[in-house]
Amino acid sequence: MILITGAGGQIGQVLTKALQKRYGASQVLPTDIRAGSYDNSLFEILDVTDSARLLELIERYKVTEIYHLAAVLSARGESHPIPTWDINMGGLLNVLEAARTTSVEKVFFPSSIAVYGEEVPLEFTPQFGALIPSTVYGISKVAGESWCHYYSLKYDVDVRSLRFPGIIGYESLPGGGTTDYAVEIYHAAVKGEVFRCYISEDEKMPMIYMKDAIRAVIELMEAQAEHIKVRTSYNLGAMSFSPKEITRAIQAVLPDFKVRYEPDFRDKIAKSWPDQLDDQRAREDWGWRPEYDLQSMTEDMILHLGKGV
Ligand code: AKB
Repeated sequence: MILITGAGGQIGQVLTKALQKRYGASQVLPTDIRAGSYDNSLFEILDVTDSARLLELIERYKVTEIYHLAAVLSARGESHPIPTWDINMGGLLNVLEAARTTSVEKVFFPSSIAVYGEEVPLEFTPQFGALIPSTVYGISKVAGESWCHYYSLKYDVDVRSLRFPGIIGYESLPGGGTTDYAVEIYHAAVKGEVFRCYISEDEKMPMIYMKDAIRAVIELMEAQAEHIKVRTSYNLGAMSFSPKEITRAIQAVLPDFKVRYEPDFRDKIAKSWPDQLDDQRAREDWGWRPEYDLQSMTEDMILHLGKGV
């Protein structure tokens, strides 16, 4: 049985469906701190900081894999630094301890481009560079990666991780992140609204289409263990663009679309993050290849959000 934490979140909603389709709905247990709509599927409430409840679910459902997605993201985390640390770190340590002591054989941990900051090139950020993050979320991901590495080294826990760029998809909405604008902009465009963009027009960030992101998780988790040579977290690359460039891509389909720039504190976070990632190690070790670029993603997003291309 696969247990997913944070199944109601942006990645969780889509990954839950993908795993149900691949392994069967009876083999996937979505959990979240709040009830959502999980039509005809199993579901349990789980606060990831409650280790007793996590252990109870692992035992009751004979869980063998955990996809630990629950976390507070970069922008929201800045208003609640200590609770963000407690949730992000406490949740991961409960999952890793469970993997050390129970039937759980494999763990997925999403890390992020937020691990990077000062003292690293931001143009084509290397896999192994300085990790000096500018947010509490980033600090929790750096520490989380180190804990994953430690549990793998010391206790042989099979934990695998990806450093996600911003993720863009039509099935779910993000919440509390710095890269959220790149999803919200499509929703505004198809509704015919002017988009107020909180990131400055030339600020590039690495991004990935949800379909590629979900495929990356599944390919990483299904790869032979001996191919997973990075046990902190793999840089995952796909595309890189600024608000001006995504606006142009949308205008190629919806020419009347307009954006107003109103940068706020999230622009500063974005400026501390890479523009693009060097993901050579993921390509070499387990064969990572992205399929979508800005244009193909834009056409697919607009098609699915209801305007047609
Ligand atoms: C965020 O913006 O906080 C996340 C991330 C890049 O990890 N989407």
